[in-house]
Amino acid sequence: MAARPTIFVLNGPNLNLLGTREPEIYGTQTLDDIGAMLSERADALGLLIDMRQSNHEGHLVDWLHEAQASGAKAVLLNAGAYTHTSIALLDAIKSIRTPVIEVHLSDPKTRESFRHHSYVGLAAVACFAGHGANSYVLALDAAAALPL
Ligand code: CA2
Repeated sequence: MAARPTIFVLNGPNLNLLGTREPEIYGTQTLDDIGAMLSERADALGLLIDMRQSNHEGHLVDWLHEAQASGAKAVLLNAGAYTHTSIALLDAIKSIRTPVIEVHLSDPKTRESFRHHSYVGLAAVACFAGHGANSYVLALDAAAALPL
């Protein structure tokens, strides 16, 4: 049987603390809860999830390269605050052919002005934001619909 296409789900700084603080902004689910939701949805879609989190920008860059090298179908990327600062992540997204979908729990465009600009968004193929944990599920459905 053919291997199931893999979707990398990459999470940036502080998202390991999800569910412990600021539930009014980020909800009450932990990153593990979101991973479980995504695995279940991925099963239904015939996909595999490879979910990771790091507080280090370079890890996210390396994992974007790995997504391409390993033939992943797509990347869901919640780069956390690096979304708004990281030209390195923008360059990494531009350096791979694997499509990257930007994900946010909150809607950064309705928050402080320093969150309005997204370097990730300059190269991502789509963005799902403001739906809490469901942003990830919507992004996974969009990834499933991408060609190949
Ligand atoms: O809404 C999102 O998903 C963000 O990517 C979350 C980032 C923020 O910097 C972006 O502007 C929008 C922050 C993640 C911090 O996560 C925590 C969650 C709970 C408790 C502490 C940190």
